Amino acid sequence: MSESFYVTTPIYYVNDVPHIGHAYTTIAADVLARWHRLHGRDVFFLTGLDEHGQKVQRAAARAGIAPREHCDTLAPKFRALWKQLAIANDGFIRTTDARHHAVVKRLLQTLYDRQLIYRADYTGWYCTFDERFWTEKDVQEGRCPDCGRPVEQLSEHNYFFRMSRFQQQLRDHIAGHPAFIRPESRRNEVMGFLQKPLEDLSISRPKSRVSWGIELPFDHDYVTYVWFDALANYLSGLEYLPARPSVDRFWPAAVHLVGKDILTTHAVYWATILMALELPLPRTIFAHGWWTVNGEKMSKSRGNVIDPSAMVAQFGEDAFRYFLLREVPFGQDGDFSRESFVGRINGDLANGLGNLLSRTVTLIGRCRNGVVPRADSASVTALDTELRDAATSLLHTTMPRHLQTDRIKYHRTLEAIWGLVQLGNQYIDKTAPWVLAKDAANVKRLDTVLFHAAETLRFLCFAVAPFMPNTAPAMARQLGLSLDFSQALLQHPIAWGDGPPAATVAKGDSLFPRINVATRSPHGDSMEPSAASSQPASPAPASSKPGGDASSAPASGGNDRRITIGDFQKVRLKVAKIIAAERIPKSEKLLKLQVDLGDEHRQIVAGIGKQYGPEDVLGKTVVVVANLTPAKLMGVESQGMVLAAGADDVISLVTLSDDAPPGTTVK
Ligand code: ME8
Repeated sequence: MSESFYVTTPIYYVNDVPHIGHAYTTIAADVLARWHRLHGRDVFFLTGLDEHGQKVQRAAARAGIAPREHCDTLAPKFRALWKQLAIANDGFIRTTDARHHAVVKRLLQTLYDRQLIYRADYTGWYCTFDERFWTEKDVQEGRCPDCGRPVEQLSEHNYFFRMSRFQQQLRDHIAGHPAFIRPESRRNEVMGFLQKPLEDLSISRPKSRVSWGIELPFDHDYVTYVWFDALANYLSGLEYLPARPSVDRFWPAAVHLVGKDILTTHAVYWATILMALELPLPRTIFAHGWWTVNGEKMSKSRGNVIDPSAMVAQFGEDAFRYFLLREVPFGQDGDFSRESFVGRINGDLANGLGNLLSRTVTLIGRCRNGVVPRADSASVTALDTELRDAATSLLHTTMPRHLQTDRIKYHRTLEAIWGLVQLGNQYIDKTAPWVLAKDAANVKRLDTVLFHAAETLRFLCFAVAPFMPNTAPAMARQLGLSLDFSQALLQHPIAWGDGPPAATVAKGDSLFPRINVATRSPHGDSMEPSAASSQPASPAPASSKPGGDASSAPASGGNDRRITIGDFQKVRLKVAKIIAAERIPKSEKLLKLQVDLGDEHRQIVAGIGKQYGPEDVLGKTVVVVANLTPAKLMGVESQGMVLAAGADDVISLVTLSDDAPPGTTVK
């Protein structure tokens, strides 16, 4: 039977709509679940909602509705977000489910019967917000050491779990299992916490104070402490959700993913509860960092809460998933800004991956009628084997290492995948298939090059599949591959060249629409998908302004200085057709273009080479500034300038349909 893999997220409080922090952990868990499914493991991925306790009770009261109704209103919003983010969870638990109640009660009764729960008087400092007691020494000037809110002294009877009894056992476990708490800094924190004597844990709340909870099986005047209830979800979710999972099959969990703020509840409370129940501990508890927004703590009062749903609606789920996991090492805090998000979309996604796919599919379409050729072994060079080795080790060595649950380095994984994307783009630049295509003597070499480019993309499909569940099949479709990434496709290592013979490519929509950062709407929302976005993706990176006289290139978007119509009429804009294009040696950015202006041909040097290859611009109808003083760029004369969108980096050439013949005035 295949190996099992159980991954969980925290269950989220339903006191408000989901935010970026919730999306972050859930996406992270989804990537692991998809990665392990691809490898043929029997995966159970559980997420859900924490619906009891004072926070939810208060949120419902604020909304003027019963707690149950409040939960029922918010739960679909979480489910809808997971759908929007392409989360493929196997279970979705709500702690208000009757069957979860039954499991919690059973666990409490077991501990009570083993005399690991006892009743006692307790006087302590209570923080209503955090729903927990603090001791005299914890409280700082009458305030909660955790949230800073005032605490009140309460005396009441409560039920306590003998957590203190397990302190040494827990210390030994952490010491003997380096993978148990990750990353290392968090492990040290917990060890530090365990230097102080561990107190027993109050696991009840009198109904007179909190009524919204699971009643204690041995005292009807109390409900269970919300954390006992919530932590138990990791077991109850296995017991009753779908028919398939069971505790025997999936416990202990491979990994609990949690935010850093709830590490203690997992690594200490949950771990000792499990010890008391004589159950094995999860193999890893991985604590991730927190997101700030433009350098500030995210909060409702600041009005800077990031709504994942709006991000997805604007930029797409795969881009959002990519950004969150690429931008910040998992385990560290990170900052969210739309600028860095858009930078990644335009750079890594549109100019990197999107470009590699688009160029490859275009070239195979043009040079081989769309059929991916086989390589000719006699014409394989070191460039080709470098690509093959990089792709193979990425998929079969680097990714498995970075995604091990005791490491979880999503950002390094994505960095490595994008290393291959870059190598692929460089490979196309260096091998220049459009030049090879000009000479029939190169037919075998061209086959080899096109094969290697397509094969790199096939490997990339598998690599990106866990991170970008919609992009991988879209890539596969364009490459003529029929792949279902929910299947165990990597159960056995895939080999270079073992794809289907004679796959036929099919050019599709651009994978990632470039986002135009230049236009500002009156609402200050400065990022719209660019006009070029609905076009099939056009090949890659660019960073300089269009060629010609660089010093006279238009200023960026913020320039408000008015000009007269007379000023504008000084610029002679004309329709031109690009009839030849080549790279300028030793320049990444510059392309030398020959353009047809109707009654004359001109040579124009354009700074679009990072964005476009010669093969992409050939035959395009563009707009040029026809009366620009000639200038030399890298020693090559430029007799005009091609218009392109983009304030700093070129985003898209301004192109026209063939209806406008070369030489037509543009005004
Ligand atoms: O704590 N950045 O639920 P919760 C990253 N119900 N993560 C963030 C974040 C941010 N700015 N803000 C919050 C609970 N989180 C309990 C869990 S599990 C048995 C019970 C993370 O909805 C936070 O770290 O308040 C936590 O992991 C998660 O959101 C849920 O928070």
